[in-house]
Amino acid sequence: MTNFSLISKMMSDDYVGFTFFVGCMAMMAASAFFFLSLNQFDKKWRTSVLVSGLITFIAAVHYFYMKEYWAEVGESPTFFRYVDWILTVPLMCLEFYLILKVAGAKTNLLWKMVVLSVIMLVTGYLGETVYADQAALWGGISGLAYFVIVYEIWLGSAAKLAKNAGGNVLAAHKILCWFVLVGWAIYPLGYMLGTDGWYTSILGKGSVDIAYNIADAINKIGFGLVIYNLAVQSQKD
Ligand SMILES: *C/C=C(C)/C=C/C=C(C)/C=C/C1=C(C)CCCC1(C)C
Repeated sequence: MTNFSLISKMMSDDYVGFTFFVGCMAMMAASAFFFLSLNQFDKKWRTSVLVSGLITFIAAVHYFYMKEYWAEVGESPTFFRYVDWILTVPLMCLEFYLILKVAGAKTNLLWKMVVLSVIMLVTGYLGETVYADQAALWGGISGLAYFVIVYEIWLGSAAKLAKNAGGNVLAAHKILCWFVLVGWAIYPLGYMLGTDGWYTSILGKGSVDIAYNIADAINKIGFGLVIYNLAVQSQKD
């Protein structure tokens, strides 16, 4: 049962709880926006915009649970967080594949990206939970997988496909590359903030959640809007 007095108390003096609440609303609004726009697109672009909506919708449901968990338990909802990511990050990899299909992207690009993202997230989860005393080691492995993803889209085969596609697809691919390089880099920073004995004393408990919540809003909604804009522009010409 939802305890409303607890939630209203939370809202007034708890910045972490506040970002969970606003994050939940923002993800819901973005999902409604993407889903309701679907009719305006032809088949070629509809799947990409649908996936944008699924990403923010899955996040909205997880944020609903995470804000409750934070309010009731008062701890980082690490498990829900990683379940959210393990569903949504592969879908973001799928978006790269979907927009590059016009240039002949093969499913092996999709699988490569999905496997790398799963490695990144599973090792990150182990470092945050089961093997928290070896956070640096697991974070390092996770970081390597992250770098390979960055390499693949900036300089690897995905970059070449984007160049071949040119035009709107190339422009959108470039922006998505910046999301992954800069927006996604907030997560390892959050991980370090949350690792005991590193910076927890400076910023206190919950700082990791504020970092993750801000990053999620930028990366899931912003990323989706880039895809939406690509679909709108491509249908114009
Ligand atoms: C919507 C959610 C997204 C885009 C989540 C992305 C998460 C990451 C890029 C996480 C990366 C991590 C590292 C590179 C090292 C430390 C552990 C992680 C999992 C926080």
